[in-house]
Amino acid sequence: MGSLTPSDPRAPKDVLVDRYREHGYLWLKGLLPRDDVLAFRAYVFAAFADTGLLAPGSDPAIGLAGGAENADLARRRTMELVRSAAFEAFCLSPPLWRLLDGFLGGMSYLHKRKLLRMTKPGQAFSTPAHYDLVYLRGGTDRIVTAWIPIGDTPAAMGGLCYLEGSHAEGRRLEAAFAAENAELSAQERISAYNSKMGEGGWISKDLVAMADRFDTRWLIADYEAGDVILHSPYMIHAATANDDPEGRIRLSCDIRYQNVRDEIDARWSNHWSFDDML
Ligand SMILES: O=C(O)CCC(=O)C(=O)O
Repeated sequence: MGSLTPSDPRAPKDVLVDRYREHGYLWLKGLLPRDDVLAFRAYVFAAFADTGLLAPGSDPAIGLAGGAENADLARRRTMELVRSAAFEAFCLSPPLWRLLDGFLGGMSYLHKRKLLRMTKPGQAFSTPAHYDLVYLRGGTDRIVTAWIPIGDTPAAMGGLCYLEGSHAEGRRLEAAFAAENAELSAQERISAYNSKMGEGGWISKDLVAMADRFDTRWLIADYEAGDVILHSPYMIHAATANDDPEGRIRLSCDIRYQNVRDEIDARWSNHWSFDDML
């Protein structure tokens, strides 16, 4: 394992673009106002007040996991939040869209399908290794994902980790899939769940074996509220388990931008639903 390299969001645009092209990611330290991010964390967890997600009587701003969650109600609250004006406004924070306008070389477009994720301490599932284009094959590959930790997220809380240098491997894998998928119908060809793909589009759940297979390392970081990571749609990444000794829930969102002039994957033009098969 190794550490991600941080970037200063105030660095000249060309420096940031070159670094993104070389490394497949940009860890932008403090791009968003820290207080806004912490206020949004409190807003999100306050919406779960009736679900048992949080420890009884605890401050929603902390996001302390409780033991008696009503999972159906919590899922409903998540679906409400991803449709809320507050989430939309958070994803359209001026420092973010301004940076992306420059970065994408024109007006940036935010895909409507925006994911808000929580990982509770001790939760068995964490996101397996994958690259994002598998889910976004119906448009341009000039997509940029922004992964935003909503609250301080030290590595022990299970933030995103990246397979070093893997955006080149992602391109090779995608070219191989394109060749294998060539005889499928247009609709099947772009699906992450077609007969030629691994389960759910994941590359692997065994992160150690992957680093060995590609002879590289996983890069991790202690993220802070205000940080934003941009990653290439070919960059292989995953999330680790949340082992926070303080019992806090990891909260983050992952959202996608592109230049509005590039082809848009129409399947992402609806709000996220748990069963949308994307
Ligand atoms: O936050 C996660 O667990 C996964 C996020 C992700 O896969 C992404 O940002 O593309």
